[in-house]
Amino acid sequence: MMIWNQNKECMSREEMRELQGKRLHKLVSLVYHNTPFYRNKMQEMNITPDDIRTIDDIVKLPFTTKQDLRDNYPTGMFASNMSEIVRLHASSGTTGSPTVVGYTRKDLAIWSESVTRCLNAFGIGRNDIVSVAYGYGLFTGGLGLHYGVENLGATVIPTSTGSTEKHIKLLRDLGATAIACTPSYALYLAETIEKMGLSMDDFKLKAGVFGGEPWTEEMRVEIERRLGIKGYNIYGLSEIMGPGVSYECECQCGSHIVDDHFYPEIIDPQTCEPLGYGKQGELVFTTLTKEGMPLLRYRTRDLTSLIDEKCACGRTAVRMTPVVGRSDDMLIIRGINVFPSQVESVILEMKEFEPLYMLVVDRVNNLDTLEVQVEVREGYYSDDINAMLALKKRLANRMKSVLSINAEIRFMEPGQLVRAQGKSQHVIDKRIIK
Ligand code: DLL
Repeated sequence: MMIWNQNKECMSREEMRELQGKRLHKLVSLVYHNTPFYRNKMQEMNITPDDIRTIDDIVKLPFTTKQDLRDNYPTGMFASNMSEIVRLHASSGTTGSPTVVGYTRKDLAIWSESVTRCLNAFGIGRNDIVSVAYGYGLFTGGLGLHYGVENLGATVIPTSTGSTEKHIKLLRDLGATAIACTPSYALYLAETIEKMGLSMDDFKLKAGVFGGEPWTEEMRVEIERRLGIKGYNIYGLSEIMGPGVSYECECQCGSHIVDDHFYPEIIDPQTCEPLGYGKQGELVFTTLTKEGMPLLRYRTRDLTSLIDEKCACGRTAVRMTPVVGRSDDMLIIRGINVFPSQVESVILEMKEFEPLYMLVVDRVNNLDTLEVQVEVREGYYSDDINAMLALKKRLANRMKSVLSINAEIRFMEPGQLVRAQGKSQHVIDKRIIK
């Protein structure tokens, strides 16, 4: 398969590390001179841009957290004058102020090129028609994918979210060959297509560009089966750029990081000590070439590990394994770490359930409780109480063996669980509210 940017995507590791070192030195000078936040931090730590010469020097630099971005709301972290900033986005953060990010013209060009690398790796080319069903607006998903598709030379349908039935009609009538949306929305699309009585033979879809939220291998299998397409992972976050920070290739063995622009590290989230390849920890990124809002060692809170082995596709970039969750998404229930993705993999491996779930955590008499809400699929639902109890018991046992704690299972009425248009919400933690 053709590689979009052969020079960068297949550069030898030695050359890449040299390039990364040069870019890091330049970046550190930029933020030292233009961002008071970083100058103060570096002065406190007694370092100057001259101390940063190679990429290995990165460990001398300070970390940046989401709280730092909040403290400098709205534009205190910008390293360029507003006259150079041509676009703003903002994250939808559920608590406190949103995080505002700014891009220069060059930043936007790099972002589009990164997304183009992803689409190309998914086998999408000039002759494809791509429906972008991520939200357009302050969220980076819609516009991020949009310009990547245009830069590739394919045709973009700027669908955004909402009006699912109209979207399905357009997908069919325009002969869309690819769709970009959250994996949970892809499943909702499949459900709606089935409800409308349409067959996938009426569509020309072949590829899905899925990201914006963690998803499991089981979910991929389910989406691929129901939509009759191949689903690829695209990862990213607004603070670093938006979608397009990493992407799967045809080998689908981890996601290649666009590491000539975004340098990854893995740290222990408790001690902040760097961890080696293959170890799971918190992903940290440094934006090597960004001008608008460059960040040093930004703590993403995403939990993953890095792979440094050669990939069969010929790309040399370091890969990241699928994000298992966020360090702040991790629930601690009766002292045990629980990730929503674990529950998801259990539900998706059982054919009796819709691929939807909600975890409700509470504290009753000082004891944490976990309720898992699921919908039984039509065709598996029956009036036979004993059969339903047996199904419940089977799910509860499977949950127990994966989570190591007991979960109360609750069967919901068909259609009762929320179908997300964008990122899905999987946890209600009532302990926080109390
Ligand atoms: O979600 C950017 C994006 C849009 C990526 C569309 C891919 C596709 P934020 O809203 O800032 O940006 O949220 C970033 O979403 O730190 C992860 O926790 C999660 N996330 C994004 N993509 C993936 C993925 C966009 N492929 C946060 N797998 C990140 C797992 C993902 N988690």
